Amino acid sequence: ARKLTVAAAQVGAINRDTPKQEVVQRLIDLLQQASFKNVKLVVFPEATLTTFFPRHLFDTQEELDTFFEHGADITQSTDVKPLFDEARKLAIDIVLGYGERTPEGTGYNTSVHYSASQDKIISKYRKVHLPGTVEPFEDPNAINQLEKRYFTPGNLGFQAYRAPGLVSNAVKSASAKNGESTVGKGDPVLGMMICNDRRWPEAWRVYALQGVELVMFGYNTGANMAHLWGSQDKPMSPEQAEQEALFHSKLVQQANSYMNACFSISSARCGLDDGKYDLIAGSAIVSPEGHVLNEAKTKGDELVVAEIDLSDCRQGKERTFDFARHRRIETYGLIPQQ
Ligand code: CDT
Repeated sequence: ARKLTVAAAQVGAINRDTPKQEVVQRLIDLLQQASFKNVKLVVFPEATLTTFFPRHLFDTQEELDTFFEHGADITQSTDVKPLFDEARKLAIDIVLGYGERTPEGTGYNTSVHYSASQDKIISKYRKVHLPGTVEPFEDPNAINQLEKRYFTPGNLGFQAYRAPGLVSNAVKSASAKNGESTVGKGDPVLGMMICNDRRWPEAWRVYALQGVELVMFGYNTGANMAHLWGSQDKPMSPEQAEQEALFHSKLVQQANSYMNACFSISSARCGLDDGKYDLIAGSAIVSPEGHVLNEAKTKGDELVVAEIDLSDCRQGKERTFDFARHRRIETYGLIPQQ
């Protein structure tokens, strides 16, 4: 067994003018709850530190930039440093989504894995599938989704990585002596994605081809965004639209976890920002068989905890979806072509 207690730290409403320090204090509260439950890895949402700013059109670059983190190392960012300090103190790894402004001025929708045992960022992911539009909608009542305006598509690919110190009985060296396979024995093989990425099977499969055991992602998903999904021809009540958005969110997480034989943790930024912009909740931890192990019960700040055994990935990876035996790559040529 390779057991590990993990959590999604769901984060409720954040208004446009909520100070980052206030948000960071809420995240620290969630981390302290996690510590009481012996959690070793906490996943925070996409763009955790502020309201979901791509719904707004900003008058000045200066105002837009207040929603980004600047500088090469987020662990040293004045507002956010207390969160990393707390994670180190509690010995909990964290995955955190935020708006990244590089020293060259490029904007990315980014997620990092901070390892408490290494006291540093051990992996960074930049969102590949950016939804929405470059220009705002003409309808003044429509809620904008301006990610294509504010962010550049991620340039780091889907790079799986191992996180040390999370599983006590992990085989120390990932390289096998005497030819014995270390698949499923070393430190956990992890992958990050962000929100819309979860709807794209290619993202999951590229991770699965690297042996991923746990995929982690945060999201900001509008509860009533029919105008963006293109389903405005089939009118729905706000309640139906929210149920549909939740259904699709769970559908892709459960199906892709099963088809790629990996656990997954999803973490929602949710609730009613500015009393007006509604985001779905539904943070969940899903098994490699596609079962929901635990899920959020509220639309506010909430810790969703589960103990997982990474060796449960082996049935899928070594039998049903043993890629080496069952994939037929000679028939998939169209995928990289278009
Ligand atoms: N943040 C993000 O990627 N959201 C997208 C769409 C927003 S609502 C239509 C998502 O896939 O949830």
